[in-house]
Amino acid sequence: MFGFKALIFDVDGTTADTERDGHRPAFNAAFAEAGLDWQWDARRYGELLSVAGGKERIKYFIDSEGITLEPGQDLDTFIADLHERKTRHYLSLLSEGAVALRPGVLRLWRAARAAGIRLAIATTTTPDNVFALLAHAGEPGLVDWFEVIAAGDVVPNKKPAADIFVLALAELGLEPDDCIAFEDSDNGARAALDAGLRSLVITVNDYTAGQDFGAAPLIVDQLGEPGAPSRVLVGDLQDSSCVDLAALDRLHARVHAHSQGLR
Ligand code: XBP
Ligand code: MG
Repeated sequence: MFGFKALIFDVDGTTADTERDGHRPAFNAAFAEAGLDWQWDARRYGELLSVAGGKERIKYFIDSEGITLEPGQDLDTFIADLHERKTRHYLSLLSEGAVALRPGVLRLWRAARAAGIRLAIATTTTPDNVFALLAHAGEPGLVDWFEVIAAGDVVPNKKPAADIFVLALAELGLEPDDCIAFEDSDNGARAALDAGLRSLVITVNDYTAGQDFGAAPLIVDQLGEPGAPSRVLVGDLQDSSCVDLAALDRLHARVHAHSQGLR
């Protein structure tokens, strides 16, 4: 029996390394299709990732570059059109298997499912992108493992606002201390922590290594697989070589004990 009832996963950067080789080429394909000479290279995209949300990222780029539209062109419509094009290209990349789940993600999901631990997603990307990523992960029916998929524009404020995690908790009917959250970025860590999710695991990636993850008690390079252990950057896994349910239970007990002032 574990001290927690659910695992809540971020998607981009946590569940899969989707940004550099997935979302970024999809944005560039959308720009080319729209006849724009915009091209986001890996470095520039890393800077733009400070803004969560594809539509919000395009708006930030337009503002930061001082780009002006054609007279009479409505900005929101222009951005929405670009984002629809981008999502179409991204879904096509996913269907070609361009993005795989990160190490240890499916292992942990299988273990949680076998132990009766509930699964949820809290992400800034669109629901369609989540469904497609899960549909092409090589595990039939994977999308049905998730009781809650809180994604994209269903909340008014995207990460680092806590909204999407608050929504996921409400739809689960659980308190933050009943859950463990998984994130990859500073924006995501802030969103989870502000939602009260003190049991927070960060799996860094090339874009987020070195960011400020606040009070996240466990930071690793990946969730790990037997034979491919996690490298621990903050916190410890004690006698687990990768992030498994036993390690998560110890983490949760430690965090929860502190919050109750117990030693
Ligand atoms: C990361 C994001 C998303 C993606 C792009 O989401 O900020 O906006 O970069 O996806 P997560 P969209 O919360 O899963 O890390 O273009 O669909 O927004
Ligand atoms: Mg993320």
